[in-house]
Amino acid sequence: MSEPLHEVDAEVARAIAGETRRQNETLELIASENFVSEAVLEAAGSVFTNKYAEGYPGRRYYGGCEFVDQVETLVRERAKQLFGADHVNAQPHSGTQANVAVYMTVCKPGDTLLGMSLAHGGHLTHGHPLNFSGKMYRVVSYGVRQGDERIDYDEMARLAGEHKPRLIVCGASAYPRIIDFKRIHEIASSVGALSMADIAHIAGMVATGLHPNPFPHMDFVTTTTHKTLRGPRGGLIMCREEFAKELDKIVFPGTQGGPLVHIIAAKAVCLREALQPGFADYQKQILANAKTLAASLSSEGFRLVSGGTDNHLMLVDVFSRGVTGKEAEQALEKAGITVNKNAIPFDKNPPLVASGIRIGTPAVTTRGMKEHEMEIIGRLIARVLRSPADAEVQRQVRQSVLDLTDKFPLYPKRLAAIGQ
Ligand code: DSN
Repeated sequence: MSEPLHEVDAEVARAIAGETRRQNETLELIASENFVSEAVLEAAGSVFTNKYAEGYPGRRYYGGCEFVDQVETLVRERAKQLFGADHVNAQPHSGTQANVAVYMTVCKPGDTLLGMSLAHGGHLTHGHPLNFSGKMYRVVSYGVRQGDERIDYDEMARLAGEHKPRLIVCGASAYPRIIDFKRIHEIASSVGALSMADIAHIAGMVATGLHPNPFPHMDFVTTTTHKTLRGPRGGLIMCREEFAKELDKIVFPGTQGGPLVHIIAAKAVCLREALQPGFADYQKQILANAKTLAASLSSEGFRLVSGGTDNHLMLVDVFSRGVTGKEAEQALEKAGITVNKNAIPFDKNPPLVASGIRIGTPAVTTRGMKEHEMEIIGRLIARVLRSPADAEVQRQVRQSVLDLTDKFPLYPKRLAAIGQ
């Protein structure tokens, strides 16, 4: 029971050590990833993993829930304070689980859902045909305009009028601009639809006022806690009081069993961190870094979808420079820079090839990098993408990445423990 991991399971210990090193020695630019604090890691690795707690605070199906109730109540109270929500459900295991629960709270199978197309920056759960959302509901999709690559609200209104959806879903995984929640609420109201914003990507910006808040406009707001919010991998649902009882029943017992209490404890810690004044400074720096990196890539001759960014991410049209998203992702990975290939609006390449890459600044900002480092990173990315098959360029950029990451060590105590 008390032997350390490396004695019990050397293979897993080695994999964790390898991942610790990888995270430290590479530039993490995947827009949906971040590095949590030691405090969040401690809560996520706590003895709460041992506990069953089906039910809700004060109404559990298991004994021994005194301390579980405390952490779940903390999540509810802190999320209410941070986002101005009436009601919070802390239990969704993920963003997908959160979206499942909202849809099942208000829609019957076959009801119409109006969501943003994945190909234009939406999410799988917003109605993709291969996802439960696309199979269970009648999906109508909206997207961005071809000219300026911004959400086409007039088209959304036209589709809403024509199809009379039960629910309009907004929020995105690859959209670099501000989302007009007020306008979407007006469109939903005009056709008697309910509205949901999935703010997984921008939650940290919403929490600090750098992106408009979906409340009071939206009926439901879902989020993950592990992106700009910088917490553990998990989900949250917030809603108006009138939907609270039904939503809670759909989360448990409707779609989930026992909550992941260790993750709920870690969500409480990340929300506490997000309520501190320093968190707003962190979010401002993410934004400043994204704008600087976008400007640097533009000045290197790369086209950015919609011309730039208002948030933590940008979409780079690498195909306009003769490189596919897939080639760009692979070449950058060899140079120690981690991004993901991503479809751009009206993409002519299939999704697994894609014409773009998505780049985000939350993780490098957590390491302490600022505008100066973003300019260096922009130049390094451009250098690799100008010669994506050149192994010598990749080797030289890899060395520059190591020089840079060396100055911003990640998890120093953990690195020391594995002899780094
Ligand atoms: N897969 C996540 C992302 O990378 O944006 C969204 O769930």
